[in-house]
Amino acid sequence: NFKAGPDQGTILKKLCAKEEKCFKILMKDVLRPYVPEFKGVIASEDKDCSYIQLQDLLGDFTSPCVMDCKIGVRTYLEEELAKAKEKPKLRKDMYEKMCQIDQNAPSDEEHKMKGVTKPRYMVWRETISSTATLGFRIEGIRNADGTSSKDFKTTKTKDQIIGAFEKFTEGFPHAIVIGSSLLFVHDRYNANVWLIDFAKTIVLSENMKINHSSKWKVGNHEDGYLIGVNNLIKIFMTMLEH
Ligand code: 4IP
Ligand code: ADP
Ligand code: MN
Repeated sequence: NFKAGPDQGTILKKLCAKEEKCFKILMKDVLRPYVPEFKGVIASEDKDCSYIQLQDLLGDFTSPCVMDCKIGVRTYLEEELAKAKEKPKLRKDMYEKMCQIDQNAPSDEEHKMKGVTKPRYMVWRETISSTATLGFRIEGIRNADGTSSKDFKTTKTKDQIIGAFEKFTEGFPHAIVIGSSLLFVHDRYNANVWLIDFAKTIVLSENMKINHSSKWKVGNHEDGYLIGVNNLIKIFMTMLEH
């Protein structure tokens, strides 16, 4: 999905129409300093090969440690839920990913079909991780030596999360950062946090109002973003007290 960009200090990410639209809005928004700079689209005849050019957030770091936390209590769009209700499409790949973690997770029916719907899979992922309870989950961590782990699918409890955060900040106590974000980066000298990944960030219609803190019910579009951010802050505060 990613490759080095043509300009120094940039990366290319596969173009997604929603994300491009979101970046265009963000470049004129108060949030601009907290997201990677959007440098435009690198178009191609073949739409599948077009890219957005973004500031490389790791550019100023030496051997950075990187942590991606997915924020919010919900990880799929309501329109994906509606689509799956209208005509349920069974995903064999998602069924297999489910079995890999827990043979007993799929129902008898799902075992028979060897498939699950996307919302079914996404909700299950939310509940085996901390998304459903804390409004965020660790997606991946890359260590200073270049090794990385995506082995956080069942990281769910506060203690498990603190364990992973402690490992992430090990030896660099000054790098305990607090902020409203998805991508945490630190090296020996610096630390920073950015909001990234807007592939599913969309403008709500004018009559819809959300506060990012209320419980999600189908149709109210709440995302629990601030529930996740507040829980992240609370966990970092707990770590500071110890
Ligand atoms: C993935 O599940 C992630 O949730 C992806 O989200 C999602 O892509 C995939 O859906 C889903 O299979 P695992 O992490 O358990 O592998 P992200 O890209 O944010 O990591 P979407 O397109 O929903 O963002 P599919 O439908 O792309 O497979
Ligand atoms: P996807 O939509 O494929 O999930 P993301 O936007 O979430 O892609 O990015 C995936 C990973 O790529 C992040 O966890 C992060 O490590 C890295 N990444 C994303 N954007 C940048 C950026 N602007 N600079 C450096 N690394 C980035
Ligand atoms: Mn994504």
